[in-house]
Amino acid sequence: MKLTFRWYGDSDPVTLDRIKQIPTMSGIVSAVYDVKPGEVWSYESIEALRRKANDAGLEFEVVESVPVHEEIKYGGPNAARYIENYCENVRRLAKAGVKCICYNFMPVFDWLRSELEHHNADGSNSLAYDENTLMTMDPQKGDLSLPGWDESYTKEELARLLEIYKGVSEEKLWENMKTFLEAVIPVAAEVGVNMAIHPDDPPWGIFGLPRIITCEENLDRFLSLVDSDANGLTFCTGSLGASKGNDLVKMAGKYAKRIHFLHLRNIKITSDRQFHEVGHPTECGSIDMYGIARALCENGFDGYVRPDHGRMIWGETGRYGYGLFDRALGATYIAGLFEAIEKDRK
Ligand code: DNO
Repeated sequence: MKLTFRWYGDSDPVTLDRIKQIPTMSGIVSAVYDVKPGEVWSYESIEALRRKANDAGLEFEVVESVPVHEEIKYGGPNAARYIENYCENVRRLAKAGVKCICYNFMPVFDWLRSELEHHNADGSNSLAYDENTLMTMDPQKGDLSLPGWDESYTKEELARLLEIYKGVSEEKLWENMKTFLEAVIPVAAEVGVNMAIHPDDPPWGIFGLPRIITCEENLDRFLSLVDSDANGLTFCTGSLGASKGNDLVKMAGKYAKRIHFLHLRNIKITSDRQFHEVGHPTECGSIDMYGIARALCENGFDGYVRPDHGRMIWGETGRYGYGLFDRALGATYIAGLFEAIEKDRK
C-alpha cells in the first residue's frame, strides 16, 4: 500500500513541506480547482500540481476528484459532451503520471453533515451527522455547506437541480451510471488509470435524492456494470460504516482487489442515522479498523490509502475534517497497523 494525504492546493493551510514530514508519506491526493466541473483540465494546471508535489518530495498519483457533471448523472442533453470531456481528463491525467482517480456519483450534494464543530469530551471537535437535525435544514436557504466539497451551486442552480432530480429514480441513476462507465472505463484501462468510485456519504438517500453506492448488494451491481479491474472502488470506511447493515470486514475482504483507494477513518454511531467523527483507532469508534486492514491485506489489496477526516485538536483551526494534526496521527496509526499486519503474515 502507499500512504497518501489529501492536499487542497495553494490555498490549503496545510503545506506540502508539513505533509512530507509525516513518516512514510508517499504522495498527495489533489485536484485541479481552477475549472468548473465538467470542463477539461489544462495540461498546465495538471503539470503545475505534479511539479509542486515532486518538488516537495511527494508523488502525485491520485486525483480526488474529477467531478462528474450533474448532466451525466441525471442524463441531460449535454451528457455525451461532458462524458467526452471526462475521458479527455483521464487521458491527460494519465500523461502526468496519475494512476488512480476518485470520483462520486452522488446527485447534487457530496458528503453531508449536520454539524461542523461537534464538541467531544476530550476538548476536540469534529464533524457530526444527525438525520433529525438535517431534516430541519433547508439546502435552498444555504443551510448546508461544507468546505471540503469540490463544488458548490448558486441558489438558482440548486433549485433547478432539485427540481430536475424529482424525475430521476434510482433505476434511472443506475442507467446513467452504466452509460458513463461504458465510455470512461475502456479509456482508463487503456491509459493505465484505475477509476475508484467513492461511496455515498451518508450511504442512504437524502432530501428525496437517489443514492446508490451504499451497500454490498449495490457495490456488487456497480462492479458488474463494467467488469474490468479499472472499474474499482474507493473504500471509505466512515461513509459505508455509517450504515449498521454494512459488514465492512466482509466487504473489505470481498472487494480487496478492486479497491484502488482506501479512505480510513472512524465514526461513533450513537443512534440510528446519528454519528460523529472520532480519532482513527478502532477503540475510538464503531468501526473495526484492524479487521478491515487485515481483511484487505489477506485478500490482495495493493492500493493507495489516506487518512480521512480528522478531528480538530490542539487548537488547530482550518478546513473542517482536513486539518493537519489529527490526520497526521491517523496516518501514523495506519502505517503502524499495516506494518504489523504485513510483518505478521510473513
Ligand atoms: C469528503 C470526501 C469526499 C470525496 C468525494 C469523492 O471528505 O471523502 O468529498 O472526495 O466524494 O468524489
